Amino acid sequence: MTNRHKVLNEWRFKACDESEWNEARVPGTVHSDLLRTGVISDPFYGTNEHELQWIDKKDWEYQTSFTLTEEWKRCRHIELVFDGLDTYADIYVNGRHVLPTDNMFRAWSLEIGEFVLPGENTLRVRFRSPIAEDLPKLDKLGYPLPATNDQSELGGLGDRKVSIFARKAPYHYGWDWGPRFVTSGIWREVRLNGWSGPRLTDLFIRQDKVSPEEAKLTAVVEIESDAAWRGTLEVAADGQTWTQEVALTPGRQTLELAAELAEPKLWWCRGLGEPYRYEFTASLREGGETVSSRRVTTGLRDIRLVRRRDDAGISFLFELNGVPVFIKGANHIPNDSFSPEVTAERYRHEIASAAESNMNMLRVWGGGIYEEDVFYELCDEYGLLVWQDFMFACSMYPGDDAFLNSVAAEAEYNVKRLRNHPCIALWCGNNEIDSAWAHFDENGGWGWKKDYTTEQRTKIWADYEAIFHRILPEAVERWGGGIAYWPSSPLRELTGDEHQHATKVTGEGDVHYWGVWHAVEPFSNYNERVGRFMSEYGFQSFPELSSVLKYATEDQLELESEVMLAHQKNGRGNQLIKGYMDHYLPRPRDFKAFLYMSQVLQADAIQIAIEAHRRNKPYCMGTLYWQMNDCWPVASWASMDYYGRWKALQYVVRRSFSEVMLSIDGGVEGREAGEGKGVGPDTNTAADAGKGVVTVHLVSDRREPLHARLRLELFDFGGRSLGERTHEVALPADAAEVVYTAPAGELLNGHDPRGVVLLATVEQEAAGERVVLASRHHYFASFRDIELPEASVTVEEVRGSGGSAFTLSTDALARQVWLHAEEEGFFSDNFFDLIPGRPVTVEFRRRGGLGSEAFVSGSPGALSVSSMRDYTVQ
Ligand code: BMA
Repeated sequence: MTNRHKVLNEWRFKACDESEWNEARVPGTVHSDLLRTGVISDPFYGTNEHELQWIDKKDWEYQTSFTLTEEWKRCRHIELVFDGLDTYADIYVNGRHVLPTDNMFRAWSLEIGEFVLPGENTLRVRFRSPIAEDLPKLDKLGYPLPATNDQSELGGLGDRKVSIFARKAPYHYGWDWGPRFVTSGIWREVRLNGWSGPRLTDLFIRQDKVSPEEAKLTAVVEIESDAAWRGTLEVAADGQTWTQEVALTPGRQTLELAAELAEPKLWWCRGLGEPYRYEFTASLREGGETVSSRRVTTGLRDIRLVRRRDDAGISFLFELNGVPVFIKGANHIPNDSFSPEVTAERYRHEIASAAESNMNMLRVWGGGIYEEDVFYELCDEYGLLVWQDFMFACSMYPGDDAFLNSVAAEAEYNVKRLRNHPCIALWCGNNEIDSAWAHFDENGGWGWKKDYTTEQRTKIWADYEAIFHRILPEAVERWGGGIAYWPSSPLRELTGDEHQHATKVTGEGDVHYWGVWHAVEPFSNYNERVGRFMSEYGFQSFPELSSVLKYATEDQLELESEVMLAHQKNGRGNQLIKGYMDHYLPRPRDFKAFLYMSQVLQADAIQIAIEAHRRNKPYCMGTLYWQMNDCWPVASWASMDYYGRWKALQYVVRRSFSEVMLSIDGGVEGREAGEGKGVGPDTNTAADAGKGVVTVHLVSDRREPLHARLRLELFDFGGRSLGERTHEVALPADAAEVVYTAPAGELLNGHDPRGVVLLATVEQEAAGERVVLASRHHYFASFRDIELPEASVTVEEVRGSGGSAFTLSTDALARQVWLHAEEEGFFSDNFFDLIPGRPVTVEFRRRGGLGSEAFVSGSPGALSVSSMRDYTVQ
């Protein structure tokens, strides 16, 4: 066989207007290469971002040479493939211009046989500045298009926002959590393929019907052949083979071969079962020899978005293999401003963290990138579903033919690339554009429309419709293998009138609820603003001190210092954190305490939201908080910082997403009183406080009913038990119910609400042992009014644990106990309240590093423990 393959990864680079070449890393970016070469200092450090804006104004070139041996001569074709070029590039083979490119989000390939010679050849890729390239397009259009997050001013461009013209990652131009680094580069693999005769270019295992009884599949095989050819197409999986005699004609062709598996093992998401995967191989065979073959790994499953009219509106729920799934997850953004820097280990750390946090879905948000293959492979492996946006966010886009054709090619490429992944649950057109523009609602949306004439508006909306209501749904329909398409997130329903836009919470579609945070509403509004599927809501916090110290020196450790402000991209962010903190938590004593308290505040906020969403099952069938991760070290809505360190929120998520969850509200005196800054009406909590009723909710995602005992114990802060009651509870399968209510006064039984804590547990007996399924601490006063006692927390290693498990106990109530490890990793629990006499044992899982496991049991190194009292002003 004469097929050959060569990855090209030895490159040099330079600015086009300079003469000195330096070593480059491919895949990579200009910024990372400049850093490695020592031309620039760390873009994430201090205020360096501001000094590096010249890079995107320049043209850059990359060069390599490759030697073609005699064997390559036997190939009738030599193909050059770029899996990704960012963005406006010209490709030269032996000095000859062979291809211009203009879209970062697709592969480019071309036949170069006629341009190469045996021996050494050169390949040069010349990147034109994406800014210089696109400014004339803005001039030509004659009016600006909205691009809210494009930080053009930081880039020295005034208000000239050009991000919308480039099919390039929107977040490169800055975001409200991201720096502006409009980089360039060969960001994915480059290779040469030498071939002759027929070859398989794509294999798709289409799942026509999948059930526990049988899987009716079709292997869709794309073949390119340079000659007529006769032979056998063979598809194999699970010890079975299916064959078909084929007669190929020269050119490209698609063949289909039916394959059936009896009683297949299905792919399940986390919480529902094993994410089982099959390997399929397709081969072209001639006289007992394999001429060309291709292998894919996939999982067999039936995934649907069920939007059925009901009394409350229209459902928005995912059904996996016939089972409705309550979605628990987060929004994912790229893990780095320079995405080729993200190693497989970093991806595994993120996905395993999501899995450890009891999630079953991540949303790949539309302002980033269509992720690397490894991201989806890990989601397949860990049983995480993926809500996949197309890469369009918070902007209006042009609609000229060149742009639309580019989008169509990008859609075909990515839908085909990802379609064998069982994790893909939905394709979504864009992030927030339908609701931001709000075409059918004159006063709705983000105020964009008022800047345009009627004629311009008509044109802008027509261009929107061309992409999101025609090109993208057609691509998903044609190549997506039956996966649903949702035009924009959020969206009510494609009605073509004012009912279309999800500008408020209704009984239809998905919801982004930003009342808490952007609109300064009280946390309790999370209980009120619950839709059918909550695809975004969030609250910011700061990374821990050790992460802050990676970008700031000691003298910059102040909230409003130059460096700290450069790492807070949401203009009002600090003010919002401070305002909410003043309202809900004790005053932090210094900067370090502020960092800690910001994490506790964020965790409290999102816990309320998640619990409200889960309590409203099955009306609400999903919750994805904003956001899982960061692309640099920064104050943001992330639950895990850039270095992969879990914030307090990540632990809350792990608890609040657990299969069985206890939630308590009400009976909190003065908690919401004098809210003042809230814009919404009175809340449930406020009303409950008035009536003084404590409500205990139990949520279960189990597929069988639950019988358990609810235990409510009241303690003073010294750990003295002030009363206990138990109550038998029965919950149907997959349900959320109120299992207990009592007037706060009855539970308090005369004790001072500011001096007690209620510990609620749901427990079962197994083999004579008490097994706690869920637990929850509840307080009867605002944390502003509760005076925390001085507490000394003891950490003791569990004997026989090899230094990986620890028991924590305290002599007085300790709130939000934070166990900090020297090593990277996470504890089985952290940021929890500790009552004297109620020790808690936690286990450390160390970050696995280069091993195949994301986390391994191990020692945390030096430990430090602190709790809220240590951080507050006395
Ligand atoms: C949502 C997201 C992002 C943004 C976040 C926080 O709208 O889609 O655009 O980063 O809010 O403001």
